[in-house]
Amino acid sequence: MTTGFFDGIAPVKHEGENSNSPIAYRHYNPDELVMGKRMEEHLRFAVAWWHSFAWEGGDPFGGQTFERPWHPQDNMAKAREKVDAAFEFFDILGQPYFCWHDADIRPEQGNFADNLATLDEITDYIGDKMQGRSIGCLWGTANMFSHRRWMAGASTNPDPDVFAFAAATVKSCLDATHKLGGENYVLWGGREGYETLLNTDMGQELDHMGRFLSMVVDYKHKIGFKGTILVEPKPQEPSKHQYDFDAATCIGFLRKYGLEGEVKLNLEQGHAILAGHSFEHELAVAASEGLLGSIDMNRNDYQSGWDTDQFPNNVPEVALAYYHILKAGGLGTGGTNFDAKLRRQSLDAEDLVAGHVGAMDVCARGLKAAAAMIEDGGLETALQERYAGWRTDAAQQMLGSDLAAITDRVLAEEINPQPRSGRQEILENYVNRFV
Ligand code: XLS
Ligand code: NI
Ligand code: NI
Repeated sequence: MTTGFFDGIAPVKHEGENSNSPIAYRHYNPDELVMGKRMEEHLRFAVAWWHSFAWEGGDPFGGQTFERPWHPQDNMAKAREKVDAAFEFFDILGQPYFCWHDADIRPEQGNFADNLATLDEITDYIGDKMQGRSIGCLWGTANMFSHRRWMAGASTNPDPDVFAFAAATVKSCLDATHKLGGENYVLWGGREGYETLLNTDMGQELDHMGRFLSMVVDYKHKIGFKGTILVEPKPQEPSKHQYDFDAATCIGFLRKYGLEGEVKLNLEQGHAILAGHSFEHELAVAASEGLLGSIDMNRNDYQSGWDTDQFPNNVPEVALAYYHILKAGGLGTGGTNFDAKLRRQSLDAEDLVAGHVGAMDVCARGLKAAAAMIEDGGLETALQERYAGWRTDAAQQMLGSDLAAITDRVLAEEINPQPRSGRQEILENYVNRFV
């Protein structure tokens, strides 16, 4: 017995670049070796439960557009049917992972005890479904932003009872993630920020957030969870200002609370754009600190000022992202999560399949282009040449000296730097040969 929702849609196969079937992998070929490693193991794709199964097609101006067999989502029977549909979808797509929030997989009960009981029940059911399938949980997380109790924050709430409810909620979600063999646990601070400084003690809220994250890390070790704890930067929306603004802000925060050895970053393309950065900027910032953990590969519309969460479809952008990821040594325990939703007019099961298949192909093409650039070595050679002066003894000794000694050397050697081309157009043309 199936839910019927995906009836008539066969498992998606790799058919190669010349395939003209509407739904097929043209570039994503899990077993193909890229730099000596299977493509599936590089990309580690995950489907996001919230956008693909829980979101009903609403926007700020109108409600539900999707009608699914698992609606209404207010009872456990429908929650199970949603799990059934999700696994039917995973069988079609063949991706290796999924991600969830507690609120996506069980209906909100209005109190902690019942939230806990229903989360245990549904994650047992998910665990049963995982048996005999080669699919894993990339990460779990707690939705501490939708229900009204979180409106003034979770760990940063002025009310200590909300902090307590948040602590219990994260414990339950970390336990459930551990039970499902999850490889990471994510904290995105949806309401961890402020609407106005007129009513906000920012310093106290940041201290509470730091203390909360330390408790999460302690609990992870206590239960023997081997996965990585990740925080996800985003500058604004839903809060006017969010404390995890961007990668650099998060790194400063982790350092301040002594957590930089314990927590890494889950970077999202769309959030990078909202913060006024490129995605590769955020990846490079995290990589330079060894804190690149995982990615949410959903783009934003460049004309809209909000988080439109669209499936990626820009190969050159994706290629540069994977270039930085490969350069940093890959995603480790992380993966490529599609925190992406359909457009609200895309009503059909086929749309959901097509959104993911297209995105996986775009990422596969990007990965192959990135690997080709790494293997060719052109960008790396250009970088080495640009910084070659720093590989001399004189330059290295200078870093250990002081302003006065350097001044003496500038005078004695009559140092008078000659500007050199940054060669940007040449490098851009180089990249375009690969994408
Ligand atoms: C929202 C975030 C969210 C996190 C998980 O903008 O991207 O979906 O990834 O809570
Ligand atoms: Ni995200
Ligand atoms: Ni987002």
